Amino acid sequence: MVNVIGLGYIGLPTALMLASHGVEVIGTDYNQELVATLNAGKTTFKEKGLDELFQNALASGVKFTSEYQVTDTYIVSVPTPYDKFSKKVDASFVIDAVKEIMRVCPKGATIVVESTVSPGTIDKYVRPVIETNGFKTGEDINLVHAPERIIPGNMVYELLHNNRTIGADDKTIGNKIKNLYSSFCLGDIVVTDIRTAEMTKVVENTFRAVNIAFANELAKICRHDDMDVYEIINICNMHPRVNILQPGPGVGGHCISVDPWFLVGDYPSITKVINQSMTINDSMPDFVLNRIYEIMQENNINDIDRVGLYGLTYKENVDDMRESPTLQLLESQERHLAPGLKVYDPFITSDVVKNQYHDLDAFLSEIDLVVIMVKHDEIYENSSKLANKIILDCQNIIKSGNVYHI
Ligand code: SAJ
Repeated sequence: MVNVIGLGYIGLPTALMLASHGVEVIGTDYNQELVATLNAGKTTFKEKGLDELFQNALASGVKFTSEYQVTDTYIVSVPTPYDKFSKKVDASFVIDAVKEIMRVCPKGATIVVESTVSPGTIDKYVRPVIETNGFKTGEDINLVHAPERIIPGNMVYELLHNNRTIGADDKTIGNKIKNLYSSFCLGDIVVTDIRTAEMTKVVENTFRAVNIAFANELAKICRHDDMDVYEIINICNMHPRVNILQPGPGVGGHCISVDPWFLVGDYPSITKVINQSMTINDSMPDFVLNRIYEIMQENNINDIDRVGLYGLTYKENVDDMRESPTLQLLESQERHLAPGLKVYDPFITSDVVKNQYHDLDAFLSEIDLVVIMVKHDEIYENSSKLANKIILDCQNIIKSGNVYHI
């Protein structure tokens, strides 16, 4: 039986996927409300294909509880935020989960850490927890790192199809866990050592962060001298060896905006490109805010409450708001003691910020300038409703009308 610890964005789909493919699974989460929701037959977030997967897993006998189970295999998928001051990974949730496992697990058990951690974290923080409990890693307890790679919005497909990395002290254990993931994973699974697995995961997200920062810096250069960054990127990308990403209002989510900081925290004097890239990405919400004030001035809009932000999530067609650029922009605005911006997102049905609307028409009727922060399908489908608005399109999706860009 596999006990999946942490039933969030990664743990839940992983537990459901394993269960749907014939593995006996019990999911554990300390959040009793979350466990109650799952036990009431409801999923806890929206994701394409998740409800169907949930039904399959229920039919296959998956169970949810707040108790850690006595078993031979644990998969830990709890959050790993970063410390805002030191930039280092905050492994405390992983450490706590492993401590709880140590209370119940038998000798010979394998603990698979799925949570993203910086290179060396397992050696530095997880191994000692096991050893101070009187167990020896490699003999009494096997440690494995199997970082996930799935993208919100396409999680179910990617869980099935993406290649994976498994890091283990011992190849035999690595291959045993590879077999477990092979129950559902159709991609290639590479078995390596733990530190390499830790590093590859962080490097993948850092690669993307650096490339997004490059696009964002190009947007700033082009704004400075009134050039069309999108046309320039399109033309450059016709070069066979160039593939520039898209600028945007900032980088959100729990991965690309977080993991690269782990490397900056651990190697501060040698992470120049990464540090600068993260700083550029983090500057984008403020850059958008400045654009808003410029456009207001140009169009004689005197009240910030005639401006509305479309989109609260960190990216399109998901209900995930973690590290969202819109929330960062609103915080910045609050810090300047100038709240008032209106906000709307079709995926966020509860009230999370001031001046939030739950109906697109009502939102649009109250504003002159609409700022497209997120390219949800809804706004493509309703773009005709923007005909008489001034638009700051941070996603470059609106092709006609009175449109400004970042
Ligand atoms: N973004 C841009 N410009 C771009 C692409 C993205 O500004 O050209 C922004 C998005 O708007 C968003 C943020 O970056 O705010 C990140 O979005 P994303 O969709 O690229 O990535 P995530 O964070 O949802 O998922 C990433 C993925 N990692 C990589 O692409 C290397 C996913 O495969 C990982 O599993 C996930 O992080 C993770 O858990 O680490």
